[in-house]
Amino acid sequence: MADYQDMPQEKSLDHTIALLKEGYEFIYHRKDKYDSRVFKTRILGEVTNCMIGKKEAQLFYDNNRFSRKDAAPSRIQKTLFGQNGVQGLDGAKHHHRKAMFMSVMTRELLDEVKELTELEWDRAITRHQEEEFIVYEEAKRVLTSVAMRWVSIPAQEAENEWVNELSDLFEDASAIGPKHWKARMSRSKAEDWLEQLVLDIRSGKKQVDQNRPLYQFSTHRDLSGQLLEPAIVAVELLNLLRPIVAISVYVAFTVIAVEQFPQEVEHLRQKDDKRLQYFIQEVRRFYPFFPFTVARVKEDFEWNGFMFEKGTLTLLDLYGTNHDPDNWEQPDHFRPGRFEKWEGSPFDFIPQGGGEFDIGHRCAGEWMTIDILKVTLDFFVNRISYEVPNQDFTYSMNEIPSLPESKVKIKNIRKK
Ligand code: HEM
Ligand code: MYR
Repeated sequence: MADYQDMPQEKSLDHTIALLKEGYEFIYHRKDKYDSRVFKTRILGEVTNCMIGKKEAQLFYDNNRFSRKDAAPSRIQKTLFGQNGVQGLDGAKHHHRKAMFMSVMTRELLDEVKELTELEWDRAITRHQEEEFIVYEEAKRVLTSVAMRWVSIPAQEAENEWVNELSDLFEDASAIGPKHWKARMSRSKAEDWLEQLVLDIRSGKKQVDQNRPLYQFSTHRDLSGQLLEPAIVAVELLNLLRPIVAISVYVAFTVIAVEQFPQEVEHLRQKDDKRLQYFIQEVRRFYPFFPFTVARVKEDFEWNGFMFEKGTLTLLDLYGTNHDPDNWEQPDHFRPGRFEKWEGSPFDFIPQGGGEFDIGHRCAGEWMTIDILKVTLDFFVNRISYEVPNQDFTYSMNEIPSLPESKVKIKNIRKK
């Protein structure tokens, strides 16, 4: 007789409403309620395992135990991720596709993204000298320009429209009703646009920098030596463009942190890269953004006395793991200095997923996110001055993604 126990299981039929109500804290709350880091619930009518914590993250990223095929809900694929992209691949196909992403994350190309970020913020401030703007909205414009130029989308393509379309994909990712449909329409439009560009590049009608992602992805060959379908290239290009714009959410939280934790900002004035890094790491740990990620159990297995059944949808709590008191002292305090001692485990600090980049599903753009945010933080602290009018900085714990209510207004902006 197998020596295992049943996972704690939520009573009642379905917990989708509770998930929507409790948002980022849904799994965290139940870890305490059941005194267990693994439990079963039922989401959208489907039995779902939930996990939170460092050891649990290590298990979740074991490729022999979990698979990504058909894991993300189809409504999220139709908005946020796109269909047939890297997020849903397993094994050799995943490694090969992921290598395409990681091949554009070289130090040289990341340095270019940093230069572009600085240049675009400088242009934005020149446009708004002594005026005011909403940081979140301006960041979306800045980062759309950065993304388009870095990926090498030809300049004449209408950039203003791209800001809105790319934003719809993540702002309305988990929405229902009209916003969901708007996000789907924006995805179709953006994919059509990109597919045409891929065809033009392949036929030689358009020429772009061969080192940049647009060319690299358009000419990438799969494991059988075939070019990818243009529709898939479009999905993967959107897997670069969309999240670069989504960094605006972290930009808004970074500027709030600068305002709310002035004692921490003093350390940033010496242009010490490490201090900028600690501050940005703490922003990514502290504020809510990507709530959890999903996979399915590959084959039946037993772990710590619990049975995991083949095919079961499984959520790993990213936000909760970053706030786990077993790993983070006073997790609800904003303390960048904690990263001085952090040992760099791939499983306890997972705002953009955990595990490995190349053979796991950890976010391909994590280094880029940190680089863009460091440049932006330095810019706001050391390169410009501004005033912060009274406003509502609160943010919801159940709107996904969460954003500060005011989206962060600043005024009287000047270059120093
Ligand atoms: C995957 C978060 C920025 C490209 C992921 C995952 C998360 C995440 C949680 C899934 C991890 C998993 O399922 O195990 C974020 C957040 C970002 C961000 C919060 C901040 C805006 C970026 C950027 C890029 C990017 C800037 C590229 C330029 C990707 C790709 C994947 C991914 C391609 C799929 C990786 C795979 O399936 O192997 N991201 N990301 N992300 N991210 Fe990001
Ligand atoms: C990106 O665009 O990839 C980066 C950040 C987007 C955050 C959007 C949050 C919505 C997540 C919904 C739940 C996903 C479950 C797989």
